[in-house]
Amino acid sequence: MQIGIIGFPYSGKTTVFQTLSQIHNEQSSSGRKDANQAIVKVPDERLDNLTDIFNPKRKVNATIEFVDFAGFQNVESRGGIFNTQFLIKARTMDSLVHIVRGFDDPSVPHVFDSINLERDIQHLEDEFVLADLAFVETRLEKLEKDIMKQKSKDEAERELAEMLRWKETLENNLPLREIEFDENVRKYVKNYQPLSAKPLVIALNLSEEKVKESNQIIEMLKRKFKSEKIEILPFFAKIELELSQLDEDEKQVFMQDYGLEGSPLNRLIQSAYRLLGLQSFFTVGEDETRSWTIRKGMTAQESAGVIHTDFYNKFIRAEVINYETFLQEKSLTKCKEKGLIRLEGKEYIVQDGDILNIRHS
Ligand SMILES: Nc1nc2c(ncn2[C@@H]2O[C@H](COP(=O)(O)OP(=O)(O)O)[C@@H](O)[C@H]2O)c(=O)[nH]1
Ligand SMILES: [Mg+2]
Repeated sequence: MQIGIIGFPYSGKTTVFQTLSQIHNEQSSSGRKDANQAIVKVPDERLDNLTDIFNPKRKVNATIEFVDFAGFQNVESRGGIFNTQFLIKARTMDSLVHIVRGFDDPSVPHVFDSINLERDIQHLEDEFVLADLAFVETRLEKLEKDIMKQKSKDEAERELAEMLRWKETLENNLPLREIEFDENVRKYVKNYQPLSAKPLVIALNLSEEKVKESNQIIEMLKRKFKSEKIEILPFFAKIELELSQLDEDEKQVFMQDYGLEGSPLNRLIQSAYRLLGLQSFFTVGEDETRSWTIRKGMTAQESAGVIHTDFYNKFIRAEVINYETFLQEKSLTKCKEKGLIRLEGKEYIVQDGDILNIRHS
């Protein structure tokens, strides 16, 4: 699961990225893949509670990978902010986080010489729409040629119909994430990865003085960029970086001083997670408590396969209890006595927060 951190130069991408890699990898040297990639733990209070209850040797959080898009400023004469390599690389990401410059600081240059959140968000949307439109037009030319030459004509005609639908959407300045894709056409999204179809987290990198106003700012922008596949969050890169260098107690005091509730950084990770249609299940025991990432709708057998391919191949049944139900007793033995643990077959659709024990041959 890869999430790209994108945005204009000097918006705070690297600051956000550094914070992400720092606080989540302090104990693991392998967390950092290279300068631009960081494996980040998905925070989950439920896993923390399970760990307190089971007191295992280790706790292992599910992870996602963040990629800092550095050095993609456009030096071509194409007019956009982002160059072709940027667009190609962004296409390979599962989701994108757009860091928007919302802090005033005369010592930090700005591409537009002023702070304007709405303009910057719209600018990126427009570039994505234009890039997708350019792609669709090239594709349409190719398909029309194929149809003329009677080359795999039926499939070419089916795709042509879909590309024309994309074109119309994009020409109306709508990102592709706003249209529905049924089963027959989902493969085109999967193969071509249009940028404007990707779920987007918009993180407003605000100055620390804006903490109190941030809700109001967000509401205004949410009305303007209304979408099921966009989440808009406040973010305070500079505060976050400072926070990441403090211990837990100091952190609480510091956050209170700023009027921050919960960590914006954790919210950013959780939003990205949610937008991607991801959820967690848990495995528990004396050795470790662990959260695992799956897509919504995955079966018990598929989920077992996330743990180990052997568990997939040799799957017999899963013992299942949801976290919320488990909390009634806080002990697997007691849950078992009360008949709260179910036996499910391979077709069972795993729910967010399920605790699974896979029985395999
Ligand atoms: N005042 C202030 N400066 C910031 C903030 N976030 C980042 N910066 C500074 O802005 C500059 C550009 O940030 P950077 O993360 O390198 O931006 P990038 O080009 O998007 O990677 C750096 O000097 C940062 O220290 C912020 O919230 N407030
Ligand atoms: Mg940078």
